[in-house]
Amino acid sequence: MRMVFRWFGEGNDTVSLDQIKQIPGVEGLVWSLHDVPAGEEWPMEKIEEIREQADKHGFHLDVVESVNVHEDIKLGLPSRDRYIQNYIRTIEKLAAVGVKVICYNFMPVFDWARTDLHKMMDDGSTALFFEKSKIDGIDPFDLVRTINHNSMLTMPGWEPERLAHLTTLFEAYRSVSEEDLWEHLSYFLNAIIPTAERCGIQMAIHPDDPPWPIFGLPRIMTSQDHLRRLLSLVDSPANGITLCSGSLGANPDNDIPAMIREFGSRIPFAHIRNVRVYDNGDFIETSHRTQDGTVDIAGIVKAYHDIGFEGYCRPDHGRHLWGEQCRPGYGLYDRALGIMYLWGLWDAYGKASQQPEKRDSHAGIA
Ligand code: DNO
Repeated sequence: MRMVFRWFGEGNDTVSLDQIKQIPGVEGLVWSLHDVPAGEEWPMEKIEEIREQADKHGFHLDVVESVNVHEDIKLGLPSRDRYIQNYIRTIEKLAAVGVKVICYNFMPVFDWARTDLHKMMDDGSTALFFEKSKIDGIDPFDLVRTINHNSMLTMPGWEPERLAHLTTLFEAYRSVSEEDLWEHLSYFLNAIIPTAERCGIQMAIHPDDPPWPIFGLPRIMTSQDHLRRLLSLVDSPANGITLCSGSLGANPDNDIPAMIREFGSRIPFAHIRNVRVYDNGDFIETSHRTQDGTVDIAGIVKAYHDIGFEGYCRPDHGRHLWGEQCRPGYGLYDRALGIMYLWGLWDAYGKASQQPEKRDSHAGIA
C-alpha cells in the first residue's frame, strides 16, 4: 500500500507541503489542475510548476485526481470527439511527467453531493452530512448556493462556470437514460484506453457519491455489479477503479471487502473513509475508526492486505477538528489521524502473518 495525500495546490489549500511531509509514510501528492476547465487540454507549464513544488519536498506525482470529463462526453453529443482528443493529449502529457494513475468520474452534472458541510457532531467537531429527505425536496440551485457559499475555496466538482449552465444541463440530461450513459462511457473508454495503455497509465473511475441517482439524473457507478460491468467495457488493466469506501459505503448493501477481493489489480487507487449511515438513509462522515461508522474499515484494510495490494491509497474526507479552518472534508488533522489508523491496521495484519521470531539461535550476538 503506497500512501498519498490530496493537495489542491499553492494558494488553493490550507494545508502546506511542509505539513504533509510530517505525516508518516506519505510518499506522494494526489493533485490536479483545478483551474483548468473540464474538456480543456492541460498546459505543460502548469504541470511543470506542480512538479517543481513536489520535487522540492520529495513527493511523487503518480496520482492525478481528477482530469474532469466534459459534460458533452457524458451526454454523448457530437462535440464530444473534440473533448476526447483533448483528454487524450492530456493523458500523454501526464505520462511524460511520470503519472501512473488518473482518477476521474462519470457523474452527470454534480460530483459528490452533501446537504451540510459543517454538521456539528456530539464531540464538537463538524463533518460533511447528507440528509436524504432534504435532497429529495431541495432545488438543485439551492444546493449549489449552499456548497459554494459555505466554503472559502472553490469546491472541486462544483466549479461555478460549469454550474452556471445548470438549467441547460438538466434539460439536456432529460433524454439520457442509464443505458445511454453506459453507452457514452463505453465510447469514451474505447477512445482513451488505447492511449492510456501505450502510456502506462491506469484510468481509475470514481464511484458515484452518494451511490444512487439524485435530482432525477442517471448514476451508474453505484455497486459491485456496476463496477464489474465497467471493467468489462474495455477489458484492459488500463481500465480500472478508484475504490472509494465512503462513497460506496453510503449504501450498506455494498460489500467493499468483497469488491477488493473480486477486482484486485484493477484497483490502482483506494480512497478509504468511514461514514455512519442512519436508518432513514442519512449519513455523516465520521473518523476513519471502524467503530465510529458503519463501514468496516478494518475489514477493508484486511482485504487489501490479503490481496497484497500495491496500489496507491489516500485517507479520504475527514472531520474538521480543533477549530481548523479548511476545505470541507480536507483538513490536515483528521486525515493525518486517518492515515495513522490505516497504517496501524496494515502493520498489525503484516505482523500477524509473519513467522514468530526464533529466539534460540543467538543470531547477532558475538
Ligand atoms: C470527493 C472526491 C471526488 C473525486 C472525484 C473524482 O471528495 O473523492 O470529488 O475527486 O469524483 O473525479
